[in-house]
Amino acid sequence: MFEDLRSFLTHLESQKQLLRVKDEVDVKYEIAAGMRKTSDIEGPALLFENIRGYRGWRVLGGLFATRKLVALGLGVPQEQMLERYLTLEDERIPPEVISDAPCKEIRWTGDQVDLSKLPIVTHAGKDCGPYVTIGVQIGKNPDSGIRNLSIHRMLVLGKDHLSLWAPADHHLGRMILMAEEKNKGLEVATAIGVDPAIVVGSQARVPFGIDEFHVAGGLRGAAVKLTRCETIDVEVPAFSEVVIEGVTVPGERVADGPYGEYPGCYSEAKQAPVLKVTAITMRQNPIWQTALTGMPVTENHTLIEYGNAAVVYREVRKVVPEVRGINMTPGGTFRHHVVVSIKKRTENEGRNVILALLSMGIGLKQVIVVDDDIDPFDPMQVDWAMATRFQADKDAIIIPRIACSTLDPSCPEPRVTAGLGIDATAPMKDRWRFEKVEIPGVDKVKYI
Ligand SMILES: Cc1cc2nc3c(=O)[nH]c(=O)nc-3n(C[C@H](O)[C@H](O)[C@H](O)COP(=O)(O)O)c2cc1C
Ligand SMILES: [Mn+2]
Repeated sequence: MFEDLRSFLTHLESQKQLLRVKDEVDVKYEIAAGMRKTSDIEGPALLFENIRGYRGWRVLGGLFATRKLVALGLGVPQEQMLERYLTLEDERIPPEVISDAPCKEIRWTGDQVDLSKLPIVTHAGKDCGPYVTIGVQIGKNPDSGIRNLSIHRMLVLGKDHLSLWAPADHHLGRMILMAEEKNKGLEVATAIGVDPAIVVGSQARVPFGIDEFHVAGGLRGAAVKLTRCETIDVEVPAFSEVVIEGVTVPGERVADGPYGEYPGCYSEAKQAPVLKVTAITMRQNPIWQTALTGMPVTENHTLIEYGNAAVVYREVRKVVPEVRGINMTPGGTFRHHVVVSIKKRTENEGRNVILALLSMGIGLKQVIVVDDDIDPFDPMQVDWAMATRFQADKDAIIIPRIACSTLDPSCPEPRVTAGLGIDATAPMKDRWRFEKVEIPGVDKVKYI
């Protein structure tokens, strides 16, 4: 689809989905304020062209601020996004390694490495410092050598050190621990400013051991072009705007936070691995990309929506084959809450759907199941189903102590939540009592 970020930006500009900001902005709060606004009004992506103190740099923010922007990045109509995600794992294309890579036009190694020369943005009011928020990390499994792609925020700790918030329940975090068991650091490259398929591919919920570059290749319909790093044995997208090469410091942890996180609240300082930066390379006239998180909806949410919806859809299909729709709700962070619409044919299928989804361990804590005459994306219809088809004493299920996200502040202890299931499907018996009242001929009324 798009060879690089720049060709995607050209396309966005032609669709009036990119705004060039000429006003001077500061990396502290001012860029993030623009991103917050464009996320709230479902506006365009923002290319800041005048960054205080960083002449020659441009900063891109809110590239995936809306679902529409994500769909444009994949070249798929929004209503076909779920379908597209369902085929991710089956349509993989391996990457190719090339030697003449634009991301090597400028190279800083040794003493030249200096993170303070990059326009790294401070986002939320109580964030503890500037963070790299949409770098795609590439690391290799120390045992198998298989690559993994993911996005983990990194806090600037000094000229050549970053934190790397990759917890053990993510593949990169696991690989860091595997390397530490051998008393080694893990070599990690971070690619900033890549084509949209690579970002989306990095967010695919695929099993450990699948190289997400193959998924990204499938998504863009052509091999991703890679090049070898300068100082570590890792390959990165050849057309990246900026690449940060580094190696984790075995056994070292640093306080990372507070940080305005995806539930819309601040996370407390957590112990994160440390990355020693060994090289920084970039294109001429580089574009620094940053992403917003915080109160939904931001690009941190839009980028996870369909990955989550796809795995949930598959799980529901195992229980009930007829599924009308899956709504990972925006207020529920596209992760904690889901509304599922099914065509039930035996009495308790809704309850089984609830149990199946709450046991997935992807962060779900509330599951509402409705019948297929209810649009799961219409909050009013869902509310109506609960008002007329649901009795709390027999149709609610509460499961204590299930695994969940680290970041939900209502949890009594980290990674422990209670799950709530609401079966708002109508009983099979006396079905007519639950039928919607409808007036014949509404579609024939022409005078209004
Ligand atoms: C903008 C953005 C920022 C993210 N930041 C983090 C982060 O700081 N830490 C984290 O563990 N996951 C973060 N994620 C989510 C992971 O990248 C995502 O779960 C990914 O699929 C993990 O890959 P894996 O399945 O290979 O472990 C972020 C996602 C996005 C879109
Ligand atoms: Mn992975």
